Amino acid sequence: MIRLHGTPKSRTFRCIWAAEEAGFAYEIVPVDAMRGAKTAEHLKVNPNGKVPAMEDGALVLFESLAINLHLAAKAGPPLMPAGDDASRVLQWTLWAATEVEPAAMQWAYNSYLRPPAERDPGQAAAGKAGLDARLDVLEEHLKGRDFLLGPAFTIADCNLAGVLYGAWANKYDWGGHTRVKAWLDRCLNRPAALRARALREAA
Ligand SMILES: N[C@@H](CCC(=O)N[C@@H](CS)C(=O)NCC(=O)O)C(=O)O
Repeated sequence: MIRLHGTPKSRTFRCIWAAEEAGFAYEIVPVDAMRGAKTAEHLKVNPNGKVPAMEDGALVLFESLAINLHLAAKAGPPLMPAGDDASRVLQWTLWAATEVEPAAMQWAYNSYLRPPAERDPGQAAAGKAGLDARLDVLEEHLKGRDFLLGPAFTIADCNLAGVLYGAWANKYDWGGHTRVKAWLDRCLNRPAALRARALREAA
């Protein structure tokens, strides 16, 4: 059985969603990011002292999006397509992690994650400007496509929408990014996403 270390309120949510999409049985090993991730026991599965981590038999992985790529590779198509589309999945996943997430987190920390007194409106605006620039690219790409690779949902959608979930759930102003918003609604209302969200949003 796949073991996901973390809580649904953390980035572990992304892996719960991927496991649900894959139809795999999984167990959540509760580890609170702030209180439990630096214990000797947790450091054995994630030496960064962060969540999530995953155990699948002898394989131990950290990094939420890498865990998702593993789950999708194990599930096969359509979640992880073959050939050039597998490279496109990697492209969008790395883009999510390196281009989108830093800007989204800069906005998130300064608009809802930190206590109000610690938020910097200038930083929130800079994060939004950075994220909007990436969303311009996504908006253009989604012209004529339901999902990132075309008609079928893949782990690339799960990874990118997982990174954008915080903005989506916290009333980000999507402005003219109407295709992005519609794509997020499509992804995050899938049955598997709803099951993962039920765990997160009830917590
Ligand atoms: N790039 C990592 C980031 C992991 C991460 O920052 N997790 C947060 C919780 S969502 C955490 O464990 N924070 C605790 C800390 O930074 O001390 C991933 O995607 O797995």
